[in-house]
Amino acid sequence: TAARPRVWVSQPLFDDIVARLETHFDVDATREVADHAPERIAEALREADGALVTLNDPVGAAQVAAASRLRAIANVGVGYNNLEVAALQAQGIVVTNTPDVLTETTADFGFALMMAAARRITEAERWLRDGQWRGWSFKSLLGADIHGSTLGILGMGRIGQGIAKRAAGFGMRMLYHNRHRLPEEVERECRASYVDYETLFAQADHAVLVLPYSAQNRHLIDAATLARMKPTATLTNIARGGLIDEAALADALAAGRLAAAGLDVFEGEPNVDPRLLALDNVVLTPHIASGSLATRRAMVSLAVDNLIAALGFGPDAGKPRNAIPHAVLPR
Ligand code: 8YV
Repeated sequence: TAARPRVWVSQPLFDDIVARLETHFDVDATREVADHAPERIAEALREADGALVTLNDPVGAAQVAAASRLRAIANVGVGYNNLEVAALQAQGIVVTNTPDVLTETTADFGFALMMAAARRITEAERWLRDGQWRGWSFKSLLGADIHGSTLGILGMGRIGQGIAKRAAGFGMRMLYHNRHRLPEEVERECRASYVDYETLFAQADHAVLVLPYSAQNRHLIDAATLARMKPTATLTNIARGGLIDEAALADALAAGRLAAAGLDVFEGEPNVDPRLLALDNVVLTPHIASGSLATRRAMVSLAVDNLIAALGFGPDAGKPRNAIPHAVLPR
């Protein structure tokens, strides 16, 4: 009998869901959370037909050079800047991601992070736990309002639209900027108006980043962008840390040129710039925006379905639901 295809699972995920791979494949599942070295990834992929990977796992030309059997890489996550998609596709490897299933959970978290930054929730809790609440003061820990304020959404894809829908319920005015202007009916549904990049940052009371990351938009949010923002404004990032020049952000926050920031992602994560760690007016979370139990399970389940289909098995054999279109440049 022919050997069964082999798949590598790069991180501990949910065993009961990953077990579905065993119907079709021999599974090499990683048991401990790991930041795999690039050479370790290459080694794991060398004998594999497919792989399930996460944002921790960079896979590019160097990792697949010796992987002659590799036909599919299923990324557990909607963002796939950890993958050199064009290089993988050039080698005939199908690449998939997990959109849709995390949209609402991630939009919930973006909203929560923005509100936490605006209303200084974590700062206030630290202050209370520190024993600094010795008497009530009318003027301590005053924040910025959400209701009635202007929200600026950079990146108006599924998650950005989810945030806009939530913002409508809070009585915000919604502005967005995106590579492409959305069809009018979508703009109407989200009650969001298209503006250019400069206007977005100049007018937003609260700016939220929800756009895909690539080398082209590294440090897009630089000192010049931050200088355009109102000193009373907040900036929230649930996309990728590399979008922001963190040194410039720390400068702006420290100097009071920006009121607060909410950051779920960092350029060097899991390492966070010590200057950000030292500031009180920034809410820091460890890349958990998609992290409800139900959604993380749904992401793994979808990635497993994609991998099974991409390797030619199951009901969608040969037609994985979330194949990344061929030869699109990294976005
Ligand atoms: C994931 C994310 O936790 O989907 C994304 O782009 O950043 C997160 O939802 C991460 O990608 C897991 O690999």
